[in-house]
Amino acid sequence: MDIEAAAAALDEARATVSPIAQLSASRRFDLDAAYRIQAAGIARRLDRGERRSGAKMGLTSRAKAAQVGVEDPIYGRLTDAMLVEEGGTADARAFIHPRVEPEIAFLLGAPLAGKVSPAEAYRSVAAIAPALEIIDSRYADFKFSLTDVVADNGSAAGYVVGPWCRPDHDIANLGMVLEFDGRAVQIASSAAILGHPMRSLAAAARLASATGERLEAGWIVLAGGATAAEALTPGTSVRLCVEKLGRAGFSI
Ligand code: OOG
Ligand code: MG
Repeated sequence: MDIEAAAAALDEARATVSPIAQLSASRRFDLDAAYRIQAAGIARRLDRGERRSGAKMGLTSRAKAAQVGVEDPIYGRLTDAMLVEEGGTADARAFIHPRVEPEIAFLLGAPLAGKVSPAEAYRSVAAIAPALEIIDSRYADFKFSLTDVVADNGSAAGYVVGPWCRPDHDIANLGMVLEFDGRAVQIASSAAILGHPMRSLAAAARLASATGERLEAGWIVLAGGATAAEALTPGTSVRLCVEKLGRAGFSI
C-alpha cells in the first residue's frame, strides 16, 4: 500500500466532492497502515495552513456500529477548517452525501494519553458541550470496511459545538434529541455512547497513543454519535437538544 498515494486520493475525493472506490477493493492493508493514511491526509491539510483542533471518536454506540456494519470504535482527527459556527450555515456543495450525528464534545484543559480510566480522563476535561458532527464518506454509497473508514479519517467533514458547560454535570444518562426543522428525527441517551461518554474520552486517549500522538490541552474531542446518522438535505435547519447541557444547531 502506498500511504501517500492513498492519502492523496482521499484528499482529492474530498476537495472535488467526487466519491472513490473503497481502498480495500484493490489493495490489502492493515489497521496500522489505515491510521498512517489518515495521518498523512491530515499532514496534507496542515501543510495547506489548517490547524489541528482536536480528535473524534466514531462507532462508539450500537446504533452507529449497526448502521455502517463496523463494530470497532475508531479514532479520527479534527482541524479548524471543519468547524461550522454554532447557529451558522454549512455549504451543502462541499459534501458528497452528508449525514449528521448527535454528539457530546469535551474541551481538554490538560493533555491526555495512554491507558487511562474514565475517572482519570475526566480530570483533564475543562468543559462539556452539546455537539453535532457532519460526516461524509469519501467512498461511493457510504460503504466501507474498518480500515477504509479509518484511512478516510472516520468520515470527518464538519462539527458544530454548542455553548460550553462546566465539567461537573453528570453526563451518564442525558436525553439527546436531534431535530430537523423542529421535528425530532433521532432520540437517545448519552448512555448509548459506550455506556458513558467519558469511556469514549478514555478510549480516545488510548487510540491517540497507539497512533503516535496525545490529546492536547485546548483540543476538542467528540465522543461519537449516540444514534444512527441522519442524511442531510439542503435547506434543513438542524438542532440538537441535550438535557441539562443545552443546544447546538446549524443550517445546511
Ligand atoms: C464513520 C464515522 C462514525 C461516529 O460518531 O460514530 C462517527 C461513519 O459512520 O461514516 O463519526
Ligand atoms: Mg461522529
